[in-house]
Amino acid sequence: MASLQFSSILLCFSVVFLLSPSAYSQTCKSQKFTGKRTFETCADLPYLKAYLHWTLDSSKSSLSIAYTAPPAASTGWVGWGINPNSPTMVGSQALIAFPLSNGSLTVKPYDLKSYQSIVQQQLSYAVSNLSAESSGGSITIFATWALPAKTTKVNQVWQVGSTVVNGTPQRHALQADNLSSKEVLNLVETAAAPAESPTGSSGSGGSQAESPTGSSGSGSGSSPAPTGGNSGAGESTMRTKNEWVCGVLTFAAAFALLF
Ligand SMILES: *[C@@H]1O[C@H](CO)[C@@H](O)[C@H](O)[C@H]1NC(C)=O
Ligand SMILES: *[C@@H]1O[C@H](CO)[C@@H](O)[C@H](O)[C@H]1NC(C)=O
Ligand SMILES: CC(=O)N[C@H]1CO[C@H](CO)[C@@H](O)[C@@H]1O
Repeated sequence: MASLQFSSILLCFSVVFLLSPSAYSQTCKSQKFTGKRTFETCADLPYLKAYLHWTLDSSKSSLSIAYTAPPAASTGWVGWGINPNSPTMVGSQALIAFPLSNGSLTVKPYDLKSYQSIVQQQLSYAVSNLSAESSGGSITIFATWALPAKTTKVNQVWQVGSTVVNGTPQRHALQADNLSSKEVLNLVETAAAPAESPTGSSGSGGSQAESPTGSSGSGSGSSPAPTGGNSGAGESTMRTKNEWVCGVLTFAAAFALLF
């Protein structure tokens, strides 16, 4: 009987391993930043080879982020923002980083007023510790956002563009992935015990399955590594289901052991 239990557990883990390898191999987990900057959570964003790392200090509703993506051209731009109202581009409060004509990287705040015009101005959120770095073909934006008290989710938008004219980032391409890069980001996903949540309470935004295997680190944290293009939310849903199946099998084995 004990061996039955053992083999069902073994089967379980084999099934989980076979079905959801990608859930355990998030690229962001292996990314490192200069200055020993670390963040509590990260997500491989589902479009544009972009990554978000963040730490929410709930007591201050202060959100520190690092957003990394390869610009669409070497003199292009990358941007990340929060929309206070809905998960759409227009109305977002965004930070956009790009190289100046002398080669120095800059990062500036923009109000994305419409699809035609963006306005450089102070954001409706206070942003501090703003900086940008470029490495290995990607640009990383660092910033600390002061969010309204008790914020647990934000509408995030992210983008890459190819062109900057006279210090102003120009409109990005309108391919499917460029238009899909927006979602609700759950900042405080609880590490729910999967066997107890069979209905798949996967977070909508940053899925952050624990990844014991740091895949090859790039050092700079900016290698546009292949991500398989799966949406993170899908992965975490699948993982939850697998673990639920595991829970049931293990329970059945324990039951068999008792009688
Ligand atoms: C490039 O220009 C910006 C703004 O004019 C300036 O702050 C920066 O120091 C310059 N960088 C270099 C390398 O000259
Ligand atoms: C700015 O960053 C430093 C170091 O990363 C951190 O200690 C400090 O708290 C940050 N400041 C704000 C206002 O978040
Ligand atoms: C995946 C995708 O369609 N990305 C495009 C987004 O827009 C930039 C230009 O702004 C294109 O270079 C990318 O190919």
